[in-house]
Amino acid sequence: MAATTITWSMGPGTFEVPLSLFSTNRQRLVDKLSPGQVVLLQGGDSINHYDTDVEYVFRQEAYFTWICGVREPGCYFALDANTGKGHLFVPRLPEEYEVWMGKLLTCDEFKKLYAVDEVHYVDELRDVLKSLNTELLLTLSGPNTDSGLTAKEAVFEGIDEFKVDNEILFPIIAELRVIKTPAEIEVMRYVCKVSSDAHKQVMLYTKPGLMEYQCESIFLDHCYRVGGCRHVSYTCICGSGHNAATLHYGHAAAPNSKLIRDGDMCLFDMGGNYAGYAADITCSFPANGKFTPDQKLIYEAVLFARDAVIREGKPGVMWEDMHLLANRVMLEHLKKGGLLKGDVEDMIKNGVNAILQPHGLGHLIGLDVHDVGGYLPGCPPRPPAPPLSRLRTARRLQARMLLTVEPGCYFIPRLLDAAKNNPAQSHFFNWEVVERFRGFGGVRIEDDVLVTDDGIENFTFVPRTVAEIEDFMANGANFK
Ligand SMILES: [Mn+2]
Repeated sequence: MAATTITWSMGPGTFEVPLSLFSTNRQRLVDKLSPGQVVLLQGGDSINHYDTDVEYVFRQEAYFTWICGVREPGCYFALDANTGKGHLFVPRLPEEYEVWMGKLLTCDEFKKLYAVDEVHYVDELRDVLKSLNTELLLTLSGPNTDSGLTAKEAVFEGIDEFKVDNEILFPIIAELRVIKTPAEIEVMRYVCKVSSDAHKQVMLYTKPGLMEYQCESIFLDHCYRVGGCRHVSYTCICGSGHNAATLHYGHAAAPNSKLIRDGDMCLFDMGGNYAGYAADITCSFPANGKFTPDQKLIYEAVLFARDAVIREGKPGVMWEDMHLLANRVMLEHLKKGGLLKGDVEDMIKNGVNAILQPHGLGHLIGLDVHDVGGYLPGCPPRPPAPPLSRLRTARRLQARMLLTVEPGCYFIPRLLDAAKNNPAQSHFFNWEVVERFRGFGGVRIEDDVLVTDDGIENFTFVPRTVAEIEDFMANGANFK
């Protein structure tokens, strides 16, 4: 059987990921290397809960997934620039593990499972790398500009016998991850569709009287049971009412644990994860299925901002300009609605945009939900001041990038109070109207989009307009 026909999936009805997706990634990387170089990546290890023998459900490290798609912990992968061959190294596990873990795969079985050129045991790393005539071992080290953490650099016993460079690889492989291949785009299309459908199930289920986490559970159920997504890409954010103004709601101290009340807006930010590829979608809608005039005003301010970005986005435009475009459209609409007054450009000069939307317009997405490559050397640097400094990238859009578009409008008490006490900002607000929105929470609309050769293709398929949402929540169950 040709390698290109081998696939991995979670079974009937789920997406068949061709393993050639990973060999294509390897070939793209080999094309950037020089003779004598060997790339060495170390995969993730399983992690125990504190001092116990209970492990976290394993998630593979994203660069490791990118290069080989291997799902087991404790592995290494070497890519030889001389031959283009990939060598997987798996742990040599004691035979009695079979009692607890099931049958241990042989190297030959791993080779077939992952369609790689060669498979060895981890304890053979040094000898195999010597046999490849490795002149320079390239390991991965570099900053994750979203977390401030550093990529996991490969280490093994005997590495000091090699000449190692840990600077060459990072910008090359991170840049390759920014521009998706056609095969990667199809996986993203799938996980976005599954996540969109899961959001629609949540929308049909939600009603006043439920707890937020019950809505979260519907999302998890659909992603996993129907879509084969064992993981979600991040902790589900299921804020209702005032909680919708907490940008990372759903954390341990606030585990989506509020009762949803009649009159609440819901802001549900959730994304499935399939084969390591992440979706990140937010839906905002009234819990009872019918927008009040106030809810409609805020919702449409955000919706029209999203529409403008989807309309204007294409290769060549600066992401920063898209952020400001979204801000402008939103502020203009809020001004029409009587919340704001004065000139919109003056509002932006004075930071009113950052009061209502403190976060960036969106981010690269792929094997990480906040994907790598936002601020690589040679790319525009992080803008100096908020809100633009909060952008996770300031890059010029290029075809085959995948990003989120996620404008939002929030009534965050702390920021509103700051604006009220700031003479440069206070006069832009009609406070008697704004006060009505204290406790409103917020609205975010988040789509996952592909930059095409001449525009934007939206991978998110959920009810978005006020009419669509009201119709779907009233009648959608009839069309299941
Ligand atoms: Mn996001």
